[in-house]
Amino acid sequence: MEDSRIGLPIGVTLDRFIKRFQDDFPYATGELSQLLRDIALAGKVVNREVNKAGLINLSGSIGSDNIQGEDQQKLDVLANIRFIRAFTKGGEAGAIISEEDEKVIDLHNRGKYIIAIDPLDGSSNIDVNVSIGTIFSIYRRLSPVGTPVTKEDVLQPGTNQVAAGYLLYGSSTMLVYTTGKGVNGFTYDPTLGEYFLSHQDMRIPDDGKIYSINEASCLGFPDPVNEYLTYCHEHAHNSRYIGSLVADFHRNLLKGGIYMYPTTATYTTGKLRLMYECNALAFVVEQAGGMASTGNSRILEIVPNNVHQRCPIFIGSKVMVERLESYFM
Ligand code: AHM
Ligand code: MG
Repeated sequence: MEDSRIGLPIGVTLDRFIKRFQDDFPYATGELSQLLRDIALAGKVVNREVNKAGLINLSGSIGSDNIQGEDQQKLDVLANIRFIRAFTKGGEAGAIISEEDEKVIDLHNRGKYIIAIDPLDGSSNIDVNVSIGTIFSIYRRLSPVGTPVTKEDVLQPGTNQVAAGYLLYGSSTMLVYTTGKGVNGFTYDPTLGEYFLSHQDMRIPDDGKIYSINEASCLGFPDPVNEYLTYCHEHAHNSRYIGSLVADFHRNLLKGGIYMYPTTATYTTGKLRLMYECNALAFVVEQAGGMASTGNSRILEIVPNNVHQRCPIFIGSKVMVERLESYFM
């Protein structure tokens, strides 16, 4: 059986899908495809560790140690190790920006891609068996390969992303990504060790009823955000907030909704990180027909000045984000 839109057999694996669309990338040499495979593979390893976290208490310590001392690490540190190792061994990445590493990791190789990654987001949910995720962005480096990675290579605006996506470790594990030609979602079958295309050409509903925000911080929100929340209260919206960005984002992508993390009294420039949280999801949502805004401007156009910089974010269904923006005007 074939899917009539793009002629793909139902049940296509991630590998076959990547191969099938490799030629769509400008200057494709297979390295970006390999990078996506590296991410998918590291995601399988992290998935395994997330699933057994409760069993062997990976969120704390198991009292014994492997040769690298890794079993003593918290799960987010362990996920960082898994992804960095995959990128380092793969050879396609020239530098890595990670939430877990203060400094940019320069791999001093001929890799032509820059990766920004949050290896395990939603850290407050790790210990309590709630969905968590990995978020990634991929950029092509601007300087020639073989020369040292420059500041300009690393601090690129989100519009320069060549691929981005996330892994969601939920009731099932999913990889959702875009290379700028729509968004596709793959569900991991642990019995076969394969990701299968399950959500083809994902589109976020133009409008929705779900808003996701940590409303307890409302006293510190900008007035336009509180005014928009009043609109939501008056128009029979539903509040849904897991506190795990990937999970909240993914639900809203499927059902229609808006996720908001504005500036607050505690986080005066916003909480979420531009380079490895906001940009990737902004690329995905735009590719799915939605929007991502700071309230005043498009997330993807922010030129970063720091790899760990934060920004306010309003992301989701187009009509909802536009309405939120209207309160800022
Ligand atoms: P983290 O990178 O430390 O895990 O923080 C990011 C998380 C997001 O997953 C989530 O949406 C947000 O922080 C929740 O923050 P809060 O607890 O302030 O509502
Ligand atoms: Mg994070």
